Amino acid sequence: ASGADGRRHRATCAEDADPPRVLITGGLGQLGVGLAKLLRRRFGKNNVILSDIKKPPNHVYHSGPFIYSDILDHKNLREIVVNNNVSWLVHYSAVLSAVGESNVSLARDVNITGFHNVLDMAVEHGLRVFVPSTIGAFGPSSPRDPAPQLCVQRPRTIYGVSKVHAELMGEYYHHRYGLDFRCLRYPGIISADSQPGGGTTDYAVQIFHAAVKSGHFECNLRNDTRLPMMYIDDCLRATLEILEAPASALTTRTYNINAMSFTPSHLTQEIRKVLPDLRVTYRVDPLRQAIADSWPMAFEDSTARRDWGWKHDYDLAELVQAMLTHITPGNR
Ligand code: AKB
Repeated sequence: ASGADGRRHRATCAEDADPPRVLITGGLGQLGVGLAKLLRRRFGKNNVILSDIKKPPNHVYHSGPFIYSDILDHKNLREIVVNNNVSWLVHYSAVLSAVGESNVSLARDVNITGFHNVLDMAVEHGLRVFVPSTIGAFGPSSPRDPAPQLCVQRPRTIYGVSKVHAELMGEYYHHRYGLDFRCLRYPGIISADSQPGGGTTDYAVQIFHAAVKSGHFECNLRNDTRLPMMYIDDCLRATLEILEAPASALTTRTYNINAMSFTPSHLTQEIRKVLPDLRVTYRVDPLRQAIADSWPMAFEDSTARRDWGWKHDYDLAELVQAMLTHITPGNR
């Protein structure tokens, strides 16, 4: 079967039976709107419901179903699942790494209590659940170059701790109750249309906007900080692919996925091939630097490649090309 994004997807229940009814929480973050667009092309506009606690911009409101959902409100979540006949839940609500360190109790509520509510709903109503994990689920005692699929995970951020908790709880519920839990550990995601909020890898998005707007970027990580990264199109396609993968293909429920690794210095050199006058200065944020120094520099994803055919399309050169094409005024 050919997917809406032009690639081939495995035959799934989407073709054999009714399409899934998908709820996306945290829909106004960096990834929700893009994922909704991809899933709506595949499953139909009205079968994918975006949700958040904020009011959506007009173009999002007019692009398909949008509702208020507070993942900390158990009753509200149940009403949404029941009233909309939800069958798949993509749980994007989360407080990211840097913001989490400045508000640990908020991160604990959203990332841990909120996830418990999602788990309860999923078991109660037999939902397929997708939750992103992250390179941030590893810590200084994990192998860093590369971080394998299975190794010691002792993260030093509340964000990382909450993501290890989600991985373990999801897998436990899968074994204990048969929950259809699916999880990808995302690298830093780079997107043109949407901004990340409060992460450690945010510089790799911000640099493109600064390069196009003013030609100067002040980077908050050291120039030699190497981290795994991925272009948003690869990330969203991976998410659709793991959602659709037949359960029989999955040898685990949590997968590393990788595309590339680079430092601010590599990224600057690549952008300068197009914008030679880009000037980058460094003012290191000690909090973000300490987090980045505890995370993997590279990511090992052979299990995803073997089990469900994961393959990235964008390396550094293609990523830079795509980002500058999207961001440059007059190109859109
Ligand atoms: C962050 O920097 O917190 C996120 C992530 C890598 O999970 N982008």
